Amino acid sequence: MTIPFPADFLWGAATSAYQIEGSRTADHTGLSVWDTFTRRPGVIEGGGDGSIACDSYQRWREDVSLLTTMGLNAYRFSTGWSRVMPDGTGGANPLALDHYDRQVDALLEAGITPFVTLNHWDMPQALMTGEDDGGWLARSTAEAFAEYADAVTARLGDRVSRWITQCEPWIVQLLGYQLGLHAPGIADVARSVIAGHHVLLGHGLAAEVIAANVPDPQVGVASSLFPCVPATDTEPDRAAAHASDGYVNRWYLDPLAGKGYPTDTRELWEGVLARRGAGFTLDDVILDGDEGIIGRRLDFIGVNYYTRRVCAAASGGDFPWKVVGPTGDVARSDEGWEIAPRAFTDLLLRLDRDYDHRPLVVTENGAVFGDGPTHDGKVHDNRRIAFLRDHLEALAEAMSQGVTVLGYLHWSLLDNFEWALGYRPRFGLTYVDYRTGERIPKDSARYYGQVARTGRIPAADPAIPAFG
Ligand code: IFM
Repeated sequence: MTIPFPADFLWGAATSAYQIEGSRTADHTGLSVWDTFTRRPGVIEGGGDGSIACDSYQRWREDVSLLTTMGLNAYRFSTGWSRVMPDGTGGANPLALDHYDRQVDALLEAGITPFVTLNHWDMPQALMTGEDDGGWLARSTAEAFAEYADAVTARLGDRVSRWITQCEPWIVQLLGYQLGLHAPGIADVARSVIAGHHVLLGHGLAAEVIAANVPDPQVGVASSLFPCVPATDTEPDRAAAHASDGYVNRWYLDPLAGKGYPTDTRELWEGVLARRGAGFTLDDVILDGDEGIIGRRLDFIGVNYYTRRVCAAASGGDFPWKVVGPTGDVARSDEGWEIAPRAFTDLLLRLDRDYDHRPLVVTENGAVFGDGPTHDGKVHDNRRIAFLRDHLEALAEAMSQGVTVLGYLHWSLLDNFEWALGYRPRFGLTYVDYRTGERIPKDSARYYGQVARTGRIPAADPAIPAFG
């Protein structure tokens, strides 16, 4: 295949503050909802938390070296929200800003373009009201988020032009407020829709202050996007997949792209609220003018792609679908997620078509493969190499069909704290020995570095089978 990666293509890797930094109390860092949530018994597999993680708050220079050794020219990291705003509102913490200031300078000096994420889930605990209120359920949190965005971009905006306001609004709503599996641990399907709306509103308000602080800003949201495909080619399953697509993808993308909330999913949510006797409707939550604020600015669509959802019609629950598959002998990561690179091409083509050819940035793509060091001290993670090759070819295919993609940021630079799943799943290009903090670049890091340096995907190695 002819590889169309342009010379200025951004080849990078991504991380987030709570997942790698540790040092949770250094430099007057405030308590975050994840510091609190991880103390609840049984919520984290293996019982871990982010108190040490990869120790990157101390060892961040080593992380920059990993990027330069690979030859990457982009890095997505997040500023710790509760570090910068320990009390939620009312004044930023200069020591935390100094820290990120140094990091940005070092990246720029190394020729690495920073993508800074503002909310990668470590909200200040001070924005919660008790255990199960406040946070994104409170409209005022969208304003507090804009205040934080103002502090960070006023400090770094002279050198950083690419900003990601929110990471995965759907996942925040789903895991944080609907199922209670992530901080702040609220399980309330009706009120979760309020949280999701405020996350989007926070994007809109933050985008406005970013534009005021940053010359030539590029603002996006890193959206978790799951292509929803019907289990069978029947009308009920096709309708189920379309409804699920509304719930997962369009409910967030449409308003961010200035199209307002999609009518079918709005009706779906109104039905949920009525059945649950929520005592409020969406008109009480989505106020006049909100959709205008949310849709005001989206310079690129951030695509977090991991897998697809195979959906079949269902009845009797809140939502008219169930995720059924895929079934059978498909390639899967060590987390059991289907490896589906062709669905990645389809997703990119569809985003280009449905959202006015807006530029895309792959803000996350990766998989769990549990390989560790072998007798030679190296990590021979051939399956990650195959995963990378197949997804980069899928990306190249979409680009060769005319889709504008500005960059690819692999999740993740390092093995790290995978939220409720603790430290078991390893997503990194770099192996981390959590006892010592030692970093060991995996074979996939060398492979990816070769792609980044040459702009070419090496020919398939017959020893590494394709995922399809
Ligand atoms: O680790 C997470 C990340 O924080 C957000 N996107 C998905 C990744 C893998 O689950």
